[in-house]
Amino acid sequence: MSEKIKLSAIEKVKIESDALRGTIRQSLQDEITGAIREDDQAVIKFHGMYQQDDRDRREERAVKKLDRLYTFMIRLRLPGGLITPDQWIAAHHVAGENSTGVIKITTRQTIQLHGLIKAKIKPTIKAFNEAHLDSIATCGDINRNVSCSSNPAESPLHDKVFAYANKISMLLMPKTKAYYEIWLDEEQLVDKKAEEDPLYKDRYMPRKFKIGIAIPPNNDVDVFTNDIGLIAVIENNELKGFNFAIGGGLSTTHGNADTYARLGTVIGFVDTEEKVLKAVYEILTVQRDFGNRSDRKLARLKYTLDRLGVDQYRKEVEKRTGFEFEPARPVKFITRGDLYGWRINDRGRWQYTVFVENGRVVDDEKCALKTALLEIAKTKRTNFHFTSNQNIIISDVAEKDKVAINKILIRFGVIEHTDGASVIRKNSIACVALPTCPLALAEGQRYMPALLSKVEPLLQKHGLENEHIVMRMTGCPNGCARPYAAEIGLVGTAPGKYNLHLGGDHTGERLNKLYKENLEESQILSELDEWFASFTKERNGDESFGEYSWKKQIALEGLKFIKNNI
Ligand code: SRM
Ligand code: SF4
Repeated sequence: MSEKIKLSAIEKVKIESDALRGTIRQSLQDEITGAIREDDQAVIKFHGMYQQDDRDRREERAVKKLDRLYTFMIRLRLPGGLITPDQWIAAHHVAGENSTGVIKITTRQTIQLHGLIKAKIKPTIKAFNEAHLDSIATCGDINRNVSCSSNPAESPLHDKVFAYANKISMLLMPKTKAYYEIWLDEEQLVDKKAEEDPLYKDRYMPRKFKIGIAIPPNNDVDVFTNDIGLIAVIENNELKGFNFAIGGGLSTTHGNADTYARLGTVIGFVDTEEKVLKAVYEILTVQRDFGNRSDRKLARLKYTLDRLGVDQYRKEVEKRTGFEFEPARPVKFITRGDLYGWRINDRGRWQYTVFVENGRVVDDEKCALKTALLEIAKTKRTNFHFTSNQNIIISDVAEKDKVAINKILIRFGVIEHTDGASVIRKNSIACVALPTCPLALAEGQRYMPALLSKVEPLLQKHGLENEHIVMRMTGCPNGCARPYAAEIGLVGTAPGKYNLHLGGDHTGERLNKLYKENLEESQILSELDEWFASFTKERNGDESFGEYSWKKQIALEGLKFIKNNI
């Protein structure tokens, strides 16, 4: 990449950050404001935090001439989304003491706490550290939390594949000791050589970097939406290696035609662990060296890949690894939903998948989910896995403990809540959006439950209530709930308005199409009503709603083309 190109402002911040220390210490000591210095707001992301403010209260505070109500969001690093009972107990208490109290399961299998005031960040990180939890590199221009198919009952090889999430996360951790010095008061490094970083150097990646691992036939992680998607190849009950898909990424910017959502392209197969890790590493170094560092909107790997060409990118990786990718092996995805309720795995261990609406772990009048999970954690007889669909799996339950765990689930209304949720609700996800997300143009998780309550009767009217339709909503086009890979995607454009996307497939292997723009609720509902009606009448056998709406849109586009050209 030519260095004459003007670098984006963040590039300068990274270079001058003294290995991600910035002036965070001074910012923390400044008692005049609840915020931190502007450059530190970029640096702190690499430590897993975002500065935010309560957008619901902006106006009221502005009238009173008060500063915004600044708080911080912290996101944990949990490769593959696994957390032990002790760690859950720690997270429960930290959330209660230092944040809003809500534990938010994210679409990349980890948890976030919101609403931490500046003075609470350090105690929070210290408490997490005592529970062997950290938030290193969960945000910023760096490899993020590595996701992995979450369902231990999915395959006898789950543990083996799952281990890669941790290995990759460790391989791609930054070398700087800034996190330990700033948040955990460890001694300052004297010999800076010890933190020289051959991977990230002083500029880190051009943009965020995401890796997901899928175990077919379940594509619960939406593997093709990652910068690198690893697809486990299992033959005769043996893990043979992984197919590599690169260049996935969903964000678009309204009105910027140069930006687009893209699914990863499969570039080949790699067998041994050593080679898999090497290939992952060098895919990063190619993006590090060739990625766009002047325009952050065009900086993800997907744009580098399309600029260089897939063959050129792969060859550059092969040059650096010293081996070639083999042709991709056949794999088949069938689903990407979570398997709710009790299931048993090949080792005779039980698991219960809980439906957590939009990933918000809270107690309400019907279901005391947060209390139930704490009680279950206190038994120390389970583990917990977060899923990419924002749910939680209570896993590794021995036969003898199942009754006791089940009793807790019943007592706090969790089973009723999970069984009672409609099929569409259990196949839906929404992003955080308002009031904390600074980029939100419309509501996400606060609105989705109410909208679903209006979509459910429509499905019933057309006899479609048992249809597995994946519906997702985001408050802006960044795509945090992966709406472009949904059968019905709603993407916020302005308060109360959404673009309607239709036609994604069931397995996350095809993006949907933008059908109509800027719809209000009544328009969304009447569009869906019409689509459900025609789907019931015209569907081919048991074809899915995504398949039907995809084909129908293509037919409609064909008709429009003919009309415009005669
Ligand atoms: Fe995201 C930015 C929340 C998954 C694409 N995302 C944000 C921020 C941090 C807003 C910001 O930059 O200030 C949001 C914080 C909201 C809040 O108050 O908590 C935010 N993203 C989330 C989460 C919590 C959504 C959720 O409800 O679960 C997910 C956290 C995942 C995690 O644990 O790491 C989350 N974000 C995603 C995904 C889905 C995925 O990775 O599977 C995407 C689309 C896939 C992709 O990356 O292409 C996604 N988030 C973005 C983008 C667009 C990136 C780009 O390529 O341009 C932004 C904006 C940015 O980075 O500038 C963004
Ligand atoms: Fe915020 Fe947009 Fe992501 Fe929703 S999709 S959390 S509104 S950045």
